[in-house]
Amino acid sequence: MRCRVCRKPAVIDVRRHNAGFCPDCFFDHCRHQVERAIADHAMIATGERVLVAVSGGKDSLALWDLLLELGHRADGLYIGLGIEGYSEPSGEYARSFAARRGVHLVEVDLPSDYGFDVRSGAAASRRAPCSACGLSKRHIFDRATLEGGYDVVATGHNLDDEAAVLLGNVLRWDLAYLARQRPVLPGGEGFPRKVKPLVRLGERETAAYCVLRGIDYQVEECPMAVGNKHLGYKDALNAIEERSPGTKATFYVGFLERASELVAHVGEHEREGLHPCPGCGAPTTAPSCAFCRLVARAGDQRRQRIPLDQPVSAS
Ligand code: Q46
Ligand code: ZN
Repeated sequence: MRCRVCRKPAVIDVRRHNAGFCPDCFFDHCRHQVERAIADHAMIATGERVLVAVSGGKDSLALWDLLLELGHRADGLYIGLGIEGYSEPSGEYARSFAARRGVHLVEVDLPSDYGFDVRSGAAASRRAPCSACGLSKRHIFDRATLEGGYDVVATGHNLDDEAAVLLGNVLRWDLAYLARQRPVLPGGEGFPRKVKPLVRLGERETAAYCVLRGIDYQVEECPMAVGNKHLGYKDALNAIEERSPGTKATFYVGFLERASELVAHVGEHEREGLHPCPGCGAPTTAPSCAFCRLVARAGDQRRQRIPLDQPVSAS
C-alpha cells in the first residue's frame, strides 16, 4: 500500500478514510484532525494555557504531544490512583514524556494527598471503583486547572471512547448524559472549560501515533476496567466497524451534527442552585460536595486543603 498523500510506502491504513499514510503524512493527518476538532468546536483560543490530563496511556500522551506540536502552551496533570501494579508504571511514562519534552507535569497522588486509593475509596463509599475514581479525577482536574491558572483542561477521549459512551447513553436513553456529551463543556463559576481534542481520531490512530513518534506508553488496561460495560460497547462497535468501516465516526459525528441540539435543553438547568462546598470550594447543590463526602468516608480530611503540586509531609 502507498501513502495517499506522497505515494511513499504506507505504514498504516485508516480504513474509515480509505487511506494509507507514510509516517510523516500520518503525523500531518493526526495534527490536522486535532486542529480541526479544536477549530470546529472553539476548544482552545490562541495563547491559552492548557492542562492536559495525562494517564500515561497512548491517548493522553499522544494528545499532549499533538498539542505541543501545534504550538499550544500545554502542561500535564498526572493523578496517582494507587492501583497496584498499574499506577506506578503509568506515572513513570508520564514523567519520562515530560522530561524528554522538557515540559511541566503537575502531580497529585490520591493515597498521599488525600489518604485513600481507588479501591479503598470505592469500598468506603460503597461505589464501584470506576465511580469513585471518576469522581476523584473530575474533582482534581477542576481544582488543578483553576488553582494552576489554566484556561482549559484537555482529556484524551478519542473517537472510540466517545462512540462507546454514546452507544451506552442511547441504549439507556439517558437524555441528561446525552445533553452533556459534547467535545467542549463550557466553564462557569468553579468549573474550568473541558475539551476533548482527540474526538476525530480513533484509538488505533493514537496508538500508531505514539509508536511512530517513539512515545513509550502504558500498554496495559487499568485492571479495574476488566469486564466493564464501556469495553463491551467498544467491542460491539468494533464488530460493526469491521464490516462497515466509518460507522463509528458516522454515529458519533451524526449525533453531534443532528441530535445533540435536540437534547441540549435537558441539561440547561443543571448548574442552577449551586453554591461553593464549605470543604473545598467546588460547586455543589448538596451541603458538601461528593468528593468531600468521599474523603470524609475514605480518606484523611487534614490533607484536603494541601496546595496541589507540593509534597505532603506526614504529621
Ligand atoms: S482508571 Fe479509574 Fe478508568 Fe481504572 S478505575 Fe476505572 S475509571 S478503569 S478511565
Ligand atoms: Zn468539597
